[in-house]
Amino acid sequence: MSWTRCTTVLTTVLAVGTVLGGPASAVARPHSATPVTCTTPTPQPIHIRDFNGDGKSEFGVFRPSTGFWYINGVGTFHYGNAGDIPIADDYTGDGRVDLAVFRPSTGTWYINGVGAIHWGQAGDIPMPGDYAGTGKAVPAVFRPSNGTWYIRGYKNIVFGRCGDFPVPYGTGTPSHAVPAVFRPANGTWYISGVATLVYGVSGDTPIPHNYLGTGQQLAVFRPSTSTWYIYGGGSIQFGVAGDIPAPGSWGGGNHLAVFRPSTGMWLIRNGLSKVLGGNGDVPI
Ligand SMILES: [Ca+2]
Repeated sequence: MSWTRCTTVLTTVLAVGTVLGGPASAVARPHSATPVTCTTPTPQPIHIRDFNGDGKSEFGVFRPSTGFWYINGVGTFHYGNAGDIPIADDYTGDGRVDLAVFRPSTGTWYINGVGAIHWGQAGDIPMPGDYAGTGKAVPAVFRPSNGTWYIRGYKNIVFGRCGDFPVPYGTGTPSHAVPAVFRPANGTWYISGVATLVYGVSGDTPIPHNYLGTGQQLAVFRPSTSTWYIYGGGSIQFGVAGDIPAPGSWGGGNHLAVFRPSTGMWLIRNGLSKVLGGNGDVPI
């Protein structure tokens, strides 16, 4: 888990509407000129990880230094530039995840098979998801400076604040995303229109996923002990210090896996492992 400094001043906030090109309501109107200063965590990417549509996840990494994707059994692709953020999701609704990146410097989304879409700006955290319930993911960003979710083709939703982990939370089947945040300060999940629940502590990484096969469960990964806490599913120690949790549908009911950057090793809890990627790579 890494942390980025979020410092926003009035002028930046006022530029929101212009940059987004959205409806007038997208223009943030701060209450005062007081600078907003906070520390916003970089969230663990929440990916479906199924690139070939077989219902199972693939091991895969994105290399931010080069813009290359390495996906086990699918291929190697150059899609994106250095500094881009991988945001693979199913944007076309065909059940397969599409390569995609968000370019913070310009607020542009590049979606394979769809094209380039300007949505968001530097400092925003991309949070694609199927918020409108159309069966397709749409570009969306969470803006820590004003706690607003800008969801393309849908609406803007003020939910959360700077310092929160934004976490698109899936409800129903197929997954219909709603804005949600995990607040490290009080270990509380706030799920728009669904619930507010204390689960986890400061320092945990939120990793909601369908662990139990009954829909998405709240879950956190505690790096200090490499322990997974799954709401309704207990706690499981799996991984070692430095591992990145990579929940997925790995077959045979296995949902826990970790990516070990130091060795490029992927390990599934059932004992399967594979080397794919290395230091600096982002598991996707
Ligand atoms: Ca697959």
